[in-house]
Amino acid sequence: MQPGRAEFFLCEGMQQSAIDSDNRAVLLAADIGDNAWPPEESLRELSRLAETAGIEVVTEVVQHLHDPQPASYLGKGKLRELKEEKSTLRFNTVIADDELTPAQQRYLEALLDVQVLDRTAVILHIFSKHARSREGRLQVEMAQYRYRLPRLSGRGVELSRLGAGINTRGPGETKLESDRRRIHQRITDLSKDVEQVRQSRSMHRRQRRESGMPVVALVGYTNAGKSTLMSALTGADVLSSDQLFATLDPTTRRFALPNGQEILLTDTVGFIQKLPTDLVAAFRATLEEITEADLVLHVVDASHRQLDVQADAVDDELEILGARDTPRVIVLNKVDLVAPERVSLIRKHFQDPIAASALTGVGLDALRSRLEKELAAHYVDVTVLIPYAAMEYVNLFRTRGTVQREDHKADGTFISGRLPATLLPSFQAFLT
Ligand SMILES: Nc1nc2c(ncn2[C@@H]2O[C@H](COP(=O)(O)OP(=O)(O)OP(=O)(O)O)[C@@H](O)[C@H]2O)c(=O)[nH]1
Ligand SMILES: [Mg+2]
Repeated sequence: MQPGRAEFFLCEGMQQSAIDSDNRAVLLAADIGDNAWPPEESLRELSRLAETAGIEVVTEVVQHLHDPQPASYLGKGKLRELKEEKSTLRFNTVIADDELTPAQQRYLEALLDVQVLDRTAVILHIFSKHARSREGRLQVEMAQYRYRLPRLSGRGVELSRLGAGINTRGPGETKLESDRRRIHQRITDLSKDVEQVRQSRSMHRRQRRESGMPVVALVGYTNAGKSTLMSALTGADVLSSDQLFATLDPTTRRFALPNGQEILLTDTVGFIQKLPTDLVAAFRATLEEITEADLVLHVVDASHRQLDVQADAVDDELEILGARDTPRVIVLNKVDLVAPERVSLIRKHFQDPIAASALTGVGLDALRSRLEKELAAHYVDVTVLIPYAAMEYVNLFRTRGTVQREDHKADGTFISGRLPATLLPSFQAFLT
């Protein structure tokens, strides 16, 4: 067995990764005839993911299939051919472009006797490398365990003998069972920690909100230029880099628009095609920065050939996160790399986008004016009396609006303050 394949499951407090060093990998992809996202584009991205994870890509194997094979991912004949090339290609890893089922993973391991990874495992590895904050680390660790739990292999299963070895295993428990039990326990512990982080984050957001400043969240496909735009707008020195998932931990900076209005801008983790659902679930605390923003600034890399597919992937994630109705401004970034005719063409595919370059500063004035306009239209002054039976609206007001005065009267809570215009219909019945 390759080193590091099963052993890593049991390390405590793991920020260690599932990926061995000195990897030479073959990428595997099933071409199921998706024209919008063809396998060569997907593999180009997987290759960049591998590179970011520190894995050398030796070659790619693409097979035309109706669907990935349930037992083996690619066809067995194709895989046997690959096995024959093992000594010439000298690869010690394969990476499937789709999330493998535990059965597919075991099949590939048994046949090829190499480390078997998939897109998700590589993304998780990058996340674990790039997480800096305690929050980020906790969330990554949780996502990794959730990913690994169903994949604990039955290989190496041995019955524990009573009293043998270090006593972590219960009597009669197999190694696999004890591994599972420990991972379950760890997930439970982590969930508590993550929930604590989420609550403190939510408290900070409330404090920010009480400052009355609108919050704008930068969202976009990974590498679209969110962090570069953050630096350009706020003057802050935010880490940006030509890597996938350079940013994991949210950063918030305050800056003033030309009309003097101060806003808070939040930069956070980017999205990617086939983003693992466990990761999205585990990153809820971080991603709530997006769902609770007053405005979403969707940064699109206009120089990317698959920009439309990337933008759709981001829209899908925003929908999953419940931010579909949050007002949105599209920034077509990196226009310095795109011919003007093409920029005009691309513009037509988006609703009223701002063409800009975070790097050269082109279009940033237009972006600032747009932000002013959007945010002005966004808030309205209201006075409401919310009956005690509808307390949840008081909470909604507090989290999404700005409370200027709050009094507890005989017939309910009286609030005067500002609310996003989009929320006005919900408060219609309470307006005084
Ligand atoms: N030419 C050009 N390059 C840009 C522009 N904006 C960003 N970049 C480059 O694109 C790369 C990615 O930029 P980031 O700001 O790190 O992108 P991001 O969206 O924050 O990416 P992640 O945090 O990894 O999700 C960097 O190499 C930037 O220098 C731009 O307007 N023009
Ligand atoms: Mg970034």
